[in-house]
Amino acid sequence: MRPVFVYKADPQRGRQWAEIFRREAPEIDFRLWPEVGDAADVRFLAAWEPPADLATRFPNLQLLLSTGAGVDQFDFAVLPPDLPVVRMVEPGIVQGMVEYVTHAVLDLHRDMPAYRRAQQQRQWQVIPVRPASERRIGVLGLGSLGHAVLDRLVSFGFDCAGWSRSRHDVAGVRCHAGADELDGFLARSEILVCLLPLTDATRGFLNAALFAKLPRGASLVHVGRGPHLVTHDLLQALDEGHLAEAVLDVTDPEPLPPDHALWPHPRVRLTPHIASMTQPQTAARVAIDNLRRFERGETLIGLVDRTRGY
Ligand code: NDP
Ligand code: OXD
Repeated sequence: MRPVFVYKADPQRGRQWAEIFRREAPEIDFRLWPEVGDAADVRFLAAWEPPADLATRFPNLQLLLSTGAGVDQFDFAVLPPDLPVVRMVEPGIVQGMVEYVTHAVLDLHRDMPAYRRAQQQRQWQVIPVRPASERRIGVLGLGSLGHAVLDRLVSFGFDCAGWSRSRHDVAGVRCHAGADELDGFLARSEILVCLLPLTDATRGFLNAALFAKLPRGASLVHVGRGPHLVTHDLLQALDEGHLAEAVLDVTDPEPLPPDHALWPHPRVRLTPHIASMTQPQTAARVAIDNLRRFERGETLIGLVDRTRGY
């Protein structure tokens, strides 16, 4: 019997996954939720949100794949403790994030928010151009996305730094590691990009204490998860002029209610969690590769360390 793989996320994208599996992995029996057949046959599940009763519904599940890069939407407490979980590490997500962050950083670097406001006032107002080499960018999180974003920002000549839990080595980037090196990293970050995963250690990380350590006039590009950010603290830092601008792709809650204070704020730009999206053409192939690795007993790409939460 062929191993059964169930896809439980956006059905339209699921149909694209189905087509790729049919063509490129005929050894796998692809099923699109909710048409899963006999649930006892299911060995692999790819989901954005797994069913709450996953452990009893799929008693023979051997591998859970997140259809996104993040896994904070999973409640690890209800997953079988030995079930391996992999997150999505695929070129489509990386490319989308590189585009979004590069766009946001260039927009801030070239003072476009100020020019948009000047245009509304019909003011012909020139701001001196600073060379990219003098603009200090800091990226929180040096994972698959942080690395790719920094590679691109370095290519523009920006003065780049990164911060992560463990020590990394990224060409052209000053890499900082751990709590001891956070303050030095923040003190030099004129544009701070958040690409951290949401875990117990990073919830509420973007708060007043952190903002106070950034240079006056710094800006934030937040593409991690809404609950990283203490929204009240951000609004206060913007209103006091300590922070200049915020570009937010993620909010808490999502969707943001129409009466939320972030919507009308003149220094905030919002997008509805679209910085990057899993691309079926590339993601399905990464999933197939992981299923084959699993069958061969090889290391899985994007295996989540449950103790760290990412
Ligand atoms: P990775 O797991 O590859 O990288 C996470 C990075 O964060 C690692 O460098 C890790 O450090 C660092 N990190 C984690 N916890 C801490 C901590 N407590 N202190 C310091 N550093 C820490 O993730 P990705 O790069 O693939 O993705 C990052 C996040 O981007 C996702 O979790 C998701 O939340 C978000 N995302 C947002 C999207 C959007 O559209 N807005 C789309 C896709 C992802 P170390 O290397 O030392 O382990
Ligand atoms: C993801 C996301 O985690 O889209 O992939 O946010």
